[in-house]
Amino acid sequence: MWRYRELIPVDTRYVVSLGEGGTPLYRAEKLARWVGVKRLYLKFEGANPTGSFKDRGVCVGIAKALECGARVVACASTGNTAASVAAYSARAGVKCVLFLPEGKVAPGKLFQALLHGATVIELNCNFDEALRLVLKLCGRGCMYLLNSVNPWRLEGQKSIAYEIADVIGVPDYVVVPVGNGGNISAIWKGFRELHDLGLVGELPRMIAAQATGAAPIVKAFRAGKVTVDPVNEPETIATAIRIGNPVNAPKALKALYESRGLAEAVSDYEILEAQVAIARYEGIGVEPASATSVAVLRKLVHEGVLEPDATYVCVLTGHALKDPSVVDYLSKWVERYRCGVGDIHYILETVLRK
Ligand code: AN7
Repeated sequence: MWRYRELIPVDTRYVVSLGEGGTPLYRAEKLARWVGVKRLYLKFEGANPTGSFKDRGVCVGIAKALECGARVVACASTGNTAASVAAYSARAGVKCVLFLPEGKVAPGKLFQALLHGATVIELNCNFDEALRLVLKLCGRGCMYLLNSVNPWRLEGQKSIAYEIADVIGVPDYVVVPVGNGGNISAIWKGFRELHDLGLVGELPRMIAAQATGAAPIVKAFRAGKVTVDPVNEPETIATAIRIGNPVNAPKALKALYESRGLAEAVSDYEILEAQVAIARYEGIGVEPASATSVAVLRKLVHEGVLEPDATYVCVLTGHALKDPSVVDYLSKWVERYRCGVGDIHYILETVLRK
C-alpha cells in the first residue's frame, strides 16, 4: 500500500511495516454464476500480514502513536483489530492493552493477541460496552487509542480503493461488510480522492453488508437517517461484526448517501452458505463476517434490486483461519468420515460411488 504513500498523510520515518496491503484482487467466474452477476471481483484482505484489512489502518495508527511519543496503545475489539494491534505494537516496541468481550472473540484472533504478547483483558460485556469503556480510559491520556474512531486508521484503509482502481479501474459497485462502519467510509474516501485528483472519471456505489442480528446501519439507511438507533443485544455467527452501536455510523451512512448506495442484511445461514461457496468455487477461505458481502450481493441480485450486468467488487475482510470454530455449524456442507482402518475399503467404495 506504500506505493500510494503520497496520498497517506503520515511521516513515513515512523512507519513500522509488516508488508500490509497489496492484496490480491481475484476475478471470480464460478462464484459470479452462483451470485447471478456477469463480472465479480474479490478483494482478499485475508492476505494481509495478520489476516485482515485492519493491518492497513493499524500500521498508520501505530506510526502516529510513535510520532506523538505514546508508549502504550489500546483498543476494544471483536478480534481482528486486537490481533493486528498486538502484532504491530510488538514490532514497534510499544506496550499493547486489548479489551475484549469475553467468550465472543474467534479463537484464531485471541491466539494471535496472546502470541504477540499483548495484555489481554477479557470483559464480561459485549463489544459496544467494551468500546465505551476504552474510550473513557483513553480520554485520560494514559493510552493511545487505536479503534477506528482514530481517523488515522481510516487513512491507511482507504488504500483498498486505490488498489482496486489501479487494477480494474472504478467498478460499478463495491460491497463491504460493515461493523463499526469505518472501513466502508475509508474505501469511499479513497475513491473520492482519486476522483478529486482527476485520476478516475467515475465513482462506485457503496453497498453495506450486515448480519440481520446486528444491522443498525441497514435500519438507519432504510429510514433515511444519519445516525443509528443502537441494537442492544447484537447477535450473529459473524462475531467480527457483532456490533450494535457503531461509532462510525455517521461516516458510513454519509458514504452510502453520497454514493447513492445500498444497505442490506443477511441471516447467519446465508452468511455460512456464502462462506462455503467462496471457498468451494474459488479456493478462497474467509471468515463469516467477510462472506456477508457475497451473501448480500446475491440476495440483492435475486430480488432484482441489483442488475446482473455490472461490475461488482466484494471486499473479503478476513481470513478463514481466524475462526475455525464455525466448522461446528457446517455439518450440512462438509464430507467427513471417521472409521477404523479395517473399514476403509467399504468407506472408499461409498465415497467413490458418489
Ligand atoms: C473481518 O476487530 O470491529 O465496519 O474490533 O473484523 O470498519 O468496523 C472488526 C471489524 C468487517 C467491520 N470484517 O469493519 C474489530 C472490528 C471483519 C472485521 C469488519 C470487521 P468496520
